[in-house]
Amino acid sequence: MSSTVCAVSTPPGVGGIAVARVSGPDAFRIVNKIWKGKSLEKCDSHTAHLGTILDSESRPLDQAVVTLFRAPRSFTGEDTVEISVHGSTYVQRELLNSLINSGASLAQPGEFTRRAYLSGNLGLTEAEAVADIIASTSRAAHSIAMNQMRGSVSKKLEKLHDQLLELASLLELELDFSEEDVEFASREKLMTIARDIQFEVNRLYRSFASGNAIKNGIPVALIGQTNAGKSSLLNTLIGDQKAIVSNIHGTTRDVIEDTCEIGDYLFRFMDTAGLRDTTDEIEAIGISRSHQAMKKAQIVILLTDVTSPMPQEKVAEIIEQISPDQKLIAAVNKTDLALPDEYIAELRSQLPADTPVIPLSAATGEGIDNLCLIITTLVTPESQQVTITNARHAEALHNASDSITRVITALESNLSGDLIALDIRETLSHLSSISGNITSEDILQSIFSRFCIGK
Ligand SMILES: Nc1nc2c(ncn2[C@@H]2O[C@H](COP(=O)(O)OP(=O)(O)OP(=O)(O)O)[C@@H](O)[C@H]2O)c(=O)[nH]1
Ligand SMILES: [Mg+2]
Repeated sequence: MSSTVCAVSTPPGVGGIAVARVSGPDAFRIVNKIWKGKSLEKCDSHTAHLGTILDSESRPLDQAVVTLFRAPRSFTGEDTVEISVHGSTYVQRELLNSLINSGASLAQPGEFTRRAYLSGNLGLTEAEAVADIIASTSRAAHSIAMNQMRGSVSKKLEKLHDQLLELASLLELELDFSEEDVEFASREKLMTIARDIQFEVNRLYRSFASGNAIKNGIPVALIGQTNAGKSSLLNTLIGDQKAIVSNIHGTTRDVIEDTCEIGDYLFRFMDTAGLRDTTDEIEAIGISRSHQAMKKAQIVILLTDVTSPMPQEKVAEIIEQISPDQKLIAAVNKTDLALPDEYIAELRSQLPADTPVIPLSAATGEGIDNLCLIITTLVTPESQQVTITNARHAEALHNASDSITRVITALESNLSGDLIALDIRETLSHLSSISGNITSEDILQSIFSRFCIGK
């Protein structure tokens, strides 16, 4: 039988109210021991009660409200009591002491969600989405996590799972009748199903790159020559003086990162060392880091200075390094010092045709709203597709993609069903590891038992 655990669920520190959760078979009895008020053990589920919480020496600690949830109608599926006290750090600490003294143990990190998963109240991907919701810092990250908590990933996996079982059953039929010259399911049909599965598995796997970026901040690199105003732009965007700004060329050496929310998204801006030829060893290391940052970025902002235009060959060098899945924005800085129109026209002729060119001044803030608008329009995700944000899921999908590709190769080479079945089974097991719903051994057994080599 599982133990009864307790923890403060609100953030550490002082707050108006702090909430502690107690979950497990003895939750009601334990809280009742430190409770002065109506006997909680007789109260109905989903009711709230006002009373006094006692400390470990049975002295009144605080006036509190307890909310009761009886198993299985609670998040964890167990008897659960939520205790709302005043948010003093002393009260919180003493409340936990008192609960532990009465028989509860301290919950491990994530233990309430783990119990919800073990009780069957939440699937594994939904449980993981709870952590993502708690960690979400932008509307886009929150919306992906909410969809996952509501089962979007599980539903996709269930569909893939059913298709794989169908594939296995068709192969099984093929084996059964192989000696009777009856064509049950043509290999083309098997191939179509396998290709559908492969397409969806690969799409889900690819969604990880953008999903992960949305969750942790979409990487944007600020690239340009020394003194173009990259550090000034970073500071203006994040509203803080994080990077050192000076009129000395080569001020920034390391990549300086910070995040800021624009529209629905969280962006991770990377200020980089200005690009120039240098004999300074440290500066050269900094410049090679600028190139690395540019590689990591989903969006590259090429920042130029209207008062000191970038030589054409330098612009060309940067464009050459932009990969097809990266987005390029050109920004012309210091428009408070000179009119940019002439330079913009010249720069446009050096850039790929659809590159946005934005005049701005990092010093006065002019043009920054426009830059933000363009940045957000560049990241609007693929339409309502299910997105993966979890590295564990991505790895399993990668493995599943390998095994389903082997299934297709085997079908193409007209290999025997026995061999193909092994890879189908492996694909199933990789996908099941994501949802945690390992397919019942019985079902697998009944489907695959006939595939034993040598039949
Ligand atoms: N007038 C004006 N000056 C600016 C503007 N943006 C930056 N500066 C000035 O330009 C100089 C260089 O700015 P930084 O932001 O340090 O330039 P950087 O691109 O980070 O330079 P490195 O770190 O050397 O690569 C500083 O003196 C800034 O105050 C602007 O929009 N207008
Ligand atoms: Mg700088």
